[in-house]
Amino acid sequence: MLNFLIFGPPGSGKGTQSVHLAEKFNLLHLSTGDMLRAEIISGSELGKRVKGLMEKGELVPDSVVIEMIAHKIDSEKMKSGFLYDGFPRTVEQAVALEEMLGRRGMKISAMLALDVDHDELVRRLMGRGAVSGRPDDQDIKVIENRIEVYRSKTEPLADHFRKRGIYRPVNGMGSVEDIFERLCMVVETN
Ligand code: B4P
Repeated sequence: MLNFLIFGPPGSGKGTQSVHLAEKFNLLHLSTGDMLRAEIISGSELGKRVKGLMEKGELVPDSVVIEMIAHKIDSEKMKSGFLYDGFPRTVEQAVALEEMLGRRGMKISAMLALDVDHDELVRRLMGRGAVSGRPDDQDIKVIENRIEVYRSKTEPLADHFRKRGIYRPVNGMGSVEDIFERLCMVVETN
């Protein structure tokens, strides 16, 4: 089973590229952001607990996302593997994922890390906010907070996976098609 992580700051194109990569390589796309937004829309207890945090651009507790991912890994048998989008986002989540996979005889294949300029991130997120209605994409202060949370809590993961020898940086600037081609080259040569 393949286990690819797609990594990068908010607005770097993780969600956008994941859809195409999952289709091309027959992977199950697991987006913790999408799963959490679905909980909010459904009005579940979990959704009520995480709504305020997400609207402020803060991370939800590690235990919540770790449990969501564990359920998904065990429910899927038909695909060639998994594409984790927006997970892990902290060192604790990364260690939990490695342990979860280890117990099932699997390991992380590679971390595909999208590199995008700060101003381009803000431009993309504000652009999506104007059409999607996502509250965390509509306020510049929330967007800047998400980028700051990423720099302090998530970016250190790059070093964690660099030490494992599976960190693969990819230029995330340019058209969706060009970036997709770069990602495919990395997946195919992995
Ligand atoms: P996510 O849903 O993961 O969203 P994101 O990081 O903000 O955006 P993403 O990276 O997927 O968007 P994309 O660039 O594709 O997280 C939302 C929130 O959920 C977090 O803030 C947190 O509160 C919570 N959460 C999620 N996972 C968690 C975890 N593991 N632990 C704790 N909390 C967690 O797209 C952005 C825009 O750019 C789109 O409009 C797109 O069309 C556009 N775009 C993409 N590529 C482009 C390109 N090449 N050129 C121009 N525009 C492009």
